[in-house]
Amino acid sequence: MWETTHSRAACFYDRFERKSGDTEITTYCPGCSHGVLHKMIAEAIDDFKIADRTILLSPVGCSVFMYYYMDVGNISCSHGRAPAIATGVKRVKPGSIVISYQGDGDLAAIGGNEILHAANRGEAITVIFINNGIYGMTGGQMAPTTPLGQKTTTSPRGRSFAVEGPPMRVCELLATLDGPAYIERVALTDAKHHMAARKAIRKAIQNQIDRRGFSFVEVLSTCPSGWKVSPVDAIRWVEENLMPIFPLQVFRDIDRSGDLRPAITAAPPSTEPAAIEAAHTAKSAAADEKFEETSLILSGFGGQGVLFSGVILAEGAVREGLDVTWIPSYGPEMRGGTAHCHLRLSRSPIASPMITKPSAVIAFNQPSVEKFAPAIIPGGLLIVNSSLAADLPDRNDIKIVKVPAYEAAAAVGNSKAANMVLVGAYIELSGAVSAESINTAFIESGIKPQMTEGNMKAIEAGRRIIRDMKLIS
Ligand SMILES: Cc1ncc(C[n+]2csc(CCOP(=O)(O)OP(=O)(O)O)c2C)c(N)n1
Repeated sequence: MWETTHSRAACFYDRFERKSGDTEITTYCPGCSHGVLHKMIAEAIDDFKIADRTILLSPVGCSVFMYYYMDVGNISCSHGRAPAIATGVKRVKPGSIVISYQGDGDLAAIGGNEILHAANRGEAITVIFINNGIYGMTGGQMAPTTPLGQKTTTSPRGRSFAVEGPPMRVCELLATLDGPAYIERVALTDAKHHMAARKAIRKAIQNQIDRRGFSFVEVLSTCPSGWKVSPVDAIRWVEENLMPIFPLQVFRDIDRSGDLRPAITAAPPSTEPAAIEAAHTAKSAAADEKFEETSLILSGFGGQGVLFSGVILAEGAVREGLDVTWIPSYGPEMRGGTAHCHLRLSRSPIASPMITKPSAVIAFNQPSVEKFAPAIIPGGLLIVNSSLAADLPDRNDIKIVKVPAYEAAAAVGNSKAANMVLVGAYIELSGAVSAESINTAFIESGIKPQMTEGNMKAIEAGRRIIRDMKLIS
């Protein structure tokens, strides 16, 4: 007596809720390989019991909506950038299992640079590369992996060596790099090859669980709609057109665990208002041990030294051993236009340099108060240059500190250093960076000694203003 059981992997949703109203079917065409691959990945996630720590990166391409199907952590990435996002996620959450799932247009064309560098760095992630030799989603344009002679909408006479160049073999390219631990190419054709593909996908995920290093599986896949053939003929198409130019083999299988960065075990910084408050009110005689992280926006007019203030804080923080990111943003005008920068200082690795909800803002002028004060998280800090900004936001869930930066700078004989007064106020309030580290940063950057001295005087003036307010214990 035979009993055939078809079961759905537990990490697939029961219903695929989406705008179109369809809840039973996927977005894929009949005969497309994406569904088969999703199943293989989903079953591996179930069997390894890693659904609660898996983060799946959907690419741009036909599988862009993978998050409709898989009940795991999902991130939708911009075209080709999944390896960079995977890098950030894995480094910040080393216990997570990060799977980047990418088509050939996504991985080999627009994202070619991303995958090369992630592989070369040996990021401890898993990459599944769906090579169907064409841009499926956008209607069949030529991809880097399109075979010679293949007609596509962008190679209507057939791909030629002379015009478009020959197809790119990604596994072979990556195998020239020392970084990867595991590279294999498989194909979704007959049952035997399906079994080999299933094994390779499981191995690439198991490798990440075992921290063996960067694992990459290329899967020769079908795209009946893009190739304009039937689903059955599509399998033959893979055998006749893709397999001869993309040999199936293991290109690398080594254990890179000894070469990987040690897993970072530090707990992520707390976003609880009380913890942020504690960090902000911490003293800063030297860099305060209690300081964990800040996401700070400095904003004002061009010419006020906003960006330089961010740079010197960043340079000081580097000397404290903190992780630091700094991104400037200039308005279209130069002097007099708006300028701001995003500055993250943290004792833990930083996932993204962008800041949408700052924990602190230094507003050098009134427009900056208006622009950034509403975004400050509850419990956060707003330092206002009260020499230029009189209207304060109506918020009692943040700490607002007025610093008359111009008057204070003039009082120490350096009216140009109002920005440094604000820097001084910030370091006194936050405990993020010590004045000594900023002094070292000035000296090491080669700034003239008199200037360093003037700047440090202004920084001291800013610190004194805060101390005199008796805001901190
Ligand atoms: C920055 C950017 N450029 C172009 C596009 C248009 N686009 C959407 S899908 C796609 C190609 C995807 O092809 P592939 O990676 O091979 O995946 P497939 O659809 O075949 O699964 C392109 C070019 C886009 N969405 N974003």
